[in-house]
Amino acid sequence: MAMAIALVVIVVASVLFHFLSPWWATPLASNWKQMDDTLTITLVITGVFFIVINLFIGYIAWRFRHGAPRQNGQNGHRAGYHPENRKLEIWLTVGTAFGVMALLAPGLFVYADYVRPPRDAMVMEVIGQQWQWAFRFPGKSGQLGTSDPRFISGTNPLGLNPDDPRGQDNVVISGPEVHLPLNRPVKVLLRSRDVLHDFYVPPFRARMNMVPGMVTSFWFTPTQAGRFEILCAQLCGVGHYNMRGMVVVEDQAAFDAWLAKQPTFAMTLAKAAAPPPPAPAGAAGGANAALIETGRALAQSKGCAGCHSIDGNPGVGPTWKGLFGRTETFADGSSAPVDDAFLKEEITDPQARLVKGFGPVMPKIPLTDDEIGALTAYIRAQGSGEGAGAAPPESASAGAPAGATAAAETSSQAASAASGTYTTSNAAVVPPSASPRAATK
Ligand code: HEC
Ligand SMILES: [Cu+2]
Repeated sequence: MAMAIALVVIVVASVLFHFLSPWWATPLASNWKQMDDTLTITLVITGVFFIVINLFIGYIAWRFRHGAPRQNGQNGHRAGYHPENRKLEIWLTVGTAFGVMALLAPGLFVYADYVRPPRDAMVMEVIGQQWQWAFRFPGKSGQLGTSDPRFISGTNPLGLNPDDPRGQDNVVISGPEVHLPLNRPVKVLLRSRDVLHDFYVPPFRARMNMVPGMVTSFWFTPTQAGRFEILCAQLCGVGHYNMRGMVVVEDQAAFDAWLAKQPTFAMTLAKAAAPPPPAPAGAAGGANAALIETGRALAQSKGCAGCHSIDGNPGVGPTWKGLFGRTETFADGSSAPVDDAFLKEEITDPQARLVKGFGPVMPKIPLTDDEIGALTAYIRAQGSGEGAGAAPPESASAGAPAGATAAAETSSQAASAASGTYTTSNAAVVPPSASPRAATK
């Protein structure tokens, strides 16, 4: 009896929860209403079966309970034994087969559409790496150049083929914010530089795994202007929760203007090859500024920025703001002043000493001495006022909350990506205290 009541309560509570729940999907912002329809079909079919089966079991448990009165006035039931029932078996088999077909078939049709882009779709490449996003658009020629992991370097983080003429005018966006024009189909090509990631923008109802060694693809048409958050939907390592970005959907004119301001691949190569600019009078010197800029690019391309912010908010690792010149305390209670030698040691052998309050998760990333020098110069520029005159623009925005300075583009990208203070389309702000450090302190 209690069992029967419990089952009825579970069914009623589930149905009520479904209709009264405040947790609904974000408003649809793309052409993929079919995704929602497919989900609704699944929910209705499984929901009906859930209700019917549980109420049936409840009824049977009550109707044939041991203590139920019998015709002859006595109490106590003994179940009948019916090992075969052809008619019932045929009904159940046919019914289940149709149910399963109804669950699977709509998805097959939608998926077939999902991976077959319209001919006039524009192309956007998305590259994932632990724990950041980068993007590439074809330039005027309308073609993407080839790419290969062996071309990846500090100045060519996406591994584009420098000898491919089709790649020279490709537009490279190495920060987490990308723009798209409204109402234009986009074919999305997805690559990963390291592990499995998944490009996911919930309001677009669109996502796809990014698999190292292959290019995956789907398409969608943004149908609402606005800012939409990109999430990584595969647990891709300790910085996974920080792997976020932004799609800004705007009209074609605004998009064209934005795209025209982004550097082409040829421009980034030329900039890297150019001799350092002449030293500004009085300041720390042009060579130093160029070194800091190289360090900034390396922090992005080697993935340091995924764990280390420059805005003062701890991420997976300690922030680099104000690090240089400070005295650092280790987990074992000892301490040491942060100077060049300290930084070099931390970077080359992260497991040797553990900074207090953090986990032993920093990977050993192979770096040349020159690269370590550049990274050290960059970290030095974030700290203690010393060398601040030569620091690139991010020192200007470093003190402000990352979310508020999204306009500072590349410089604050590292900071906001690492500190996790993005304002999302549904206004959820992740405070810095949500970082794992708070828990371990
Ligand atoms: C997976 C996240 C992660 C990545 C990627 C990462 N670090 Fe770290 N880093 C940490 C953590 C966690 C600590 C603190 C624990 C420790 O000492 O190992 C740390 C500590 C440091 C420290 C010492 C900081 C201090 O406060 O004393 C330096 C310097 C540093 N990392 C530089 C780098 C550089 C340079 C890179 C890129 C080449 C990098 N890290 C990449 C997580 C990371
Ligand atoms: Cu990821």
